[in-house]
Amino acid sequence: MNESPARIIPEPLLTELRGASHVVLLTHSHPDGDALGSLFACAAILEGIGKTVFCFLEEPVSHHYDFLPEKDRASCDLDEYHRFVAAAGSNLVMVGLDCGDGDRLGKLKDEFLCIEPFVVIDHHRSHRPFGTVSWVDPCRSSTGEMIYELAVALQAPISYPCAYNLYVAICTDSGSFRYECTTSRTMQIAAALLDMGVRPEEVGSHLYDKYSIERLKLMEMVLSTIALFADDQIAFMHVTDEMLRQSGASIQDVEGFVDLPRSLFSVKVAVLIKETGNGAIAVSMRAKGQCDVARVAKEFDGGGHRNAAGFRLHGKTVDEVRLAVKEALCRVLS
Ligand SMILES: [Mn+2]
Repeated sequence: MNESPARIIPEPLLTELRGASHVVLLTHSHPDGDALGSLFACAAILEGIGKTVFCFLEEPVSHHYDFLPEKDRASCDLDEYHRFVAAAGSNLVMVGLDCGDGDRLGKLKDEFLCIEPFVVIDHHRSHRPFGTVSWVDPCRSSTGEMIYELAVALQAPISYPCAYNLYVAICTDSGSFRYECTTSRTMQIAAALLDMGVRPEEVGSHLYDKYSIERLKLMEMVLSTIALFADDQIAFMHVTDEMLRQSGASIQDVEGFVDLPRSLFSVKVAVLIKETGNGAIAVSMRAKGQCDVARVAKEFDGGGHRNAAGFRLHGKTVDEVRLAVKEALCRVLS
C-alpha cells in the first residue's frame, strides 16, 4: 500500500507552510505544463487553508497554456511582488516548484533566494540542492503529482480548477502517462482527479489538438532536418530563426517536436537543437529506456530527468552543437 503523504513529505516543509500567513510561489523560466499546473494548483491549495498567496512568473503564460483555469492569477509585475513581500513581513515563505536548480528560477533568482525560508518541491533527477527546506523525489512523474500529495498532507480541499491544473501538470510531464516515472500512484492520483470532474478528452483537446497552420508549417521544415547517427539510435533535428520567420510560428510552437524523432523505433535518443534568438541555442533531449540524458545535459551545464533533459549555450552554431552532443551521446550509448 502507499505510504501516507504526511510521512513522505519532510515534516519541516509542512511546518514552514503551515506556519506562514503569506506564500510566494515561483517556478522555472519558460514554464511548461507541469510548472504552470503545479503553480496554479499549489496556489489554490494554500489559499484553501487560509494562506495569502502570490504567484510570480517571469513572463506571461504562453498561449499553449491559456486554457488553464486561474492562469490570470500569475503576476509578472515586480513592483506588485515587492509590495506583497513588504506586506508579508516575517510571515513569508518562498516556494520554488519544479526547479532542478536555483538558476532555473530565472533572472531574479538571487533576489528570490535571499529570502528565507525557501521551500523547494521538485522531481528532477539532476536536482542540485538550493533553498532551505526541500522535498525532491526523482521517482515522481511530475511536480503536479507531489502537489497533490501536499494537498492531502495539509488536508486542503481540492477544487475543480485545482484538480484540472494538477491533471495538466501530471499528464504533460508523464508524456500522457507513458514515461518511466508513471507509477500506480500516478494513476491513482489521476483517477482521483477524474472523480473531481476532470475530463481527459477535454484536457487532451487543449493540449494536443490545437495546432495552428503556422505550427504545422514549422513542423514540416523541422522534420526535413532529421539526421540519424550511431546505427539510427540517435536522431537530431533543428529549428532555426529563419524557419520561425518563414513559417510565421513562434518558438513556443516548437514544444513537443522532440517527441517526433523519439517515436522512431530504432531511436534511443532524440535531440532537438533550437536557435532561440540573439545567438542562443537551446537543446532538448528525449531518451528511451536506460539511456541517461540528464548525465549528458550536465556535461553542458544543463539538467533534467534521465529520459528528458536539456541545456542552453551561447555563441555556437547548430552544426557545432550537433557535433558536440553527438560525441557525448555516443559515449553514453557505448
Ligand atoms: Mn516537472
